[in-house]
Amino acid sequence: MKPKEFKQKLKSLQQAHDALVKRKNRPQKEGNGIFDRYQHPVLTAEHTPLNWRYDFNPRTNPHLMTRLGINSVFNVGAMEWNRGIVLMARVEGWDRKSFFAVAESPNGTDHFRFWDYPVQMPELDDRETNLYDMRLVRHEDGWIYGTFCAERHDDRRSGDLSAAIARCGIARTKDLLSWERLPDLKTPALHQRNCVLHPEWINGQYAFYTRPMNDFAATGSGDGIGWGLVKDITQAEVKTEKIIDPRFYHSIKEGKNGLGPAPIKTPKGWLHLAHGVRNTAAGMRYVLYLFLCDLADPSKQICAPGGHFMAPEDDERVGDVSNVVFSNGWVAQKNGDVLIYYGSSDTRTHVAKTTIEKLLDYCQNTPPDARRSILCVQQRSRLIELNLKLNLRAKRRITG
Ligand code: BGC
Ligand code: BMA
Repeated sequence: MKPKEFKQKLKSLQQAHDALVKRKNRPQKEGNGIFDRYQHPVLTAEHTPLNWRYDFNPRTNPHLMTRLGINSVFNVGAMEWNRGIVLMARVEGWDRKSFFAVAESPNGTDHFRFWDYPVQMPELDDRETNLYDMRLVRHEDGWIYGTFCAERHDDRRSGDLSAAIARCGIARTKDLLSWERLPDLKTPALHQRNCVLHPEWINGQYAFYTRPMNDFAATGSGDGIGWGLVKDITQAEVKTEKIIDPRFYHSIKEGKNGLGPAPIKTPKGWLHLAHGVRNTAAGMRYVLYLFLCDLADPSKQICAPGGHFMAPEDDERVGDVSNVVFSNGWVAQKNGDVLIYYGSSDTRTHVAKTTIEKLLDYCQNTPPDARRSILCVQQRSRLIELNLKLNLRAKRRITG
């Protein structure tokens, strides 16, 4: 490429990147009353800085090629930061390895810009191969914790290159830049993914939400979302896990389920966002659901609205792993708004907005899963009947 052409191409790349980062994002018009999705994804592979992907030197990169491609940006942890929002993104290179990187926005719905470098997460040992899906938690002890999946090959099954072990990695920081890596969470189960630290002390101990499984990823190999106490976070061990949100047959979480972000404390209880998975002829389908736990005893579920809260729609349905919405980050703001960040189909990151009031109404007034078609019809018929009565009353008022 001639120097002039090179310069022009670089300039147009930079302009397009800048326009993408500055693009305004508005809520979509027709919401479902529960939350409002925003028009555009907040983070995609194209949002990553150009200098993470290109070599800008015409001598070493005469064709201005992509040198180290980024494949996807999804499944972000989230929290408030300097009056804005930071997302701890799962960034995946063309080499399929994921790493963490912080992107910051003043308003939480657009203008997300990555910090200069991805996170340098210390490694526990060199068999650790892939890190992903960080939950960010400000704990009462004064640290910011990141819990994430740390995956490695299962060397006991040397003939099977897909055999893997999933563990819960734990690290802490004060500035999101330098991280102290602690030993992985120990539990009776071989595999742990989707582990989340509860933000408050429980009788002077740390509490973890877990997701014990006997198999790395197979549906049906775990009982549900667990809960256990940990004495020392620097040697974190959950000796006994209590299942607080079980799976059940023919539901959105029949195959497996796992907690999303850390719960939000509300006057009515601890509000939870989780994902449920079922297996289909087209592969696994991931949807999001909510539940509420007791304020005094967070291991006690008090509301379990039936069905999914959010399922993939339109463009969200398609990606590297299609038919997936997944969330490990949300932010409750002082004015009662809640920003829900979610990944779609392991490809991109979106935001939806709602309020604590709406989420509590949803949890407390959405009927639970009735579990059988006949009971579901009765549930719906009650709703229809009440609505018809309302209509009747309104008509009587007009004619009467
Ligand atoms: C992938 C994850 C996925 C897991 C289970 C991992 O290798 O990186 O995205 O959740 O497998 O399927
Ligand atoms: C998982 C998660 C996510 C991912 C999903 C679908 O088990 O941990 O990272 O979005 O599978 O591939």
